[in-house]
Amino acid sequence: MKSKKNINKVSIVMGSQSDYSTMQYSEKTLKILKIKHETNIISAHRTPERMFKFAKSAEKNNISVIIAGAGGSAHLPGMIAALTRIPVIGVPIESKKLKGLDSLLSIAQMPKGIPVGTVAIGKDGAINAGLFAASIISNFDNKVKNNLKNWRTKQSKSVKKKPK
Ligand code: RP5
Repeated sequence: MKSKKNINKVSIVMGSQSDYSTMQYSEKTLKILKIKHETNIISAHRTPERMFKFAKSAEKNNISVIIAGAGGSAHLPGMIAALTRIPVIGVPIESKKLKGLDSLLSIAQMPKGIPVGTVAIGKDGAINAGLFAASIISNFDNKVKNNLKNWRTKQSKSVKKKPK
């Protein structure tokens, strides 16, 4: 039997309360796939010490994947990735002025050495971040692997052959 300590956990973080309307979809996806998770607001520029403490203790806290949502000059995913070897998936939040293009480029264009997995802007990206985290965890967790396989089968079955 797995001890509680060894249960794979995903940590969802975001730069602001205003990101939650998007990042709730990562939460919802992980919930469907029955993956243990936690959600916190951590801002790279407004709460840098909170960010540092979080990233430095992530491994000890048995976090398997970090999903980080940020908008604008979105440095949170890259900064966290620089502080831990745990995989970080960045979700570009749709910003008001540039519709998230700024967030997307900030997260995707990491220089070599510190990678951040980047998904699409907004809700689709937040959902895919949850699915991507599940894919990573399914490499070493059979329960999550089955849940993900079942989810995909259900998705395939939901696609009608003919348009109405
Ligand atoms: C970023 O600034 C956050 O990730 C958010 O997307 C953006 C705007 O934040 P608020 O001004 O809404 O708090 O740090």
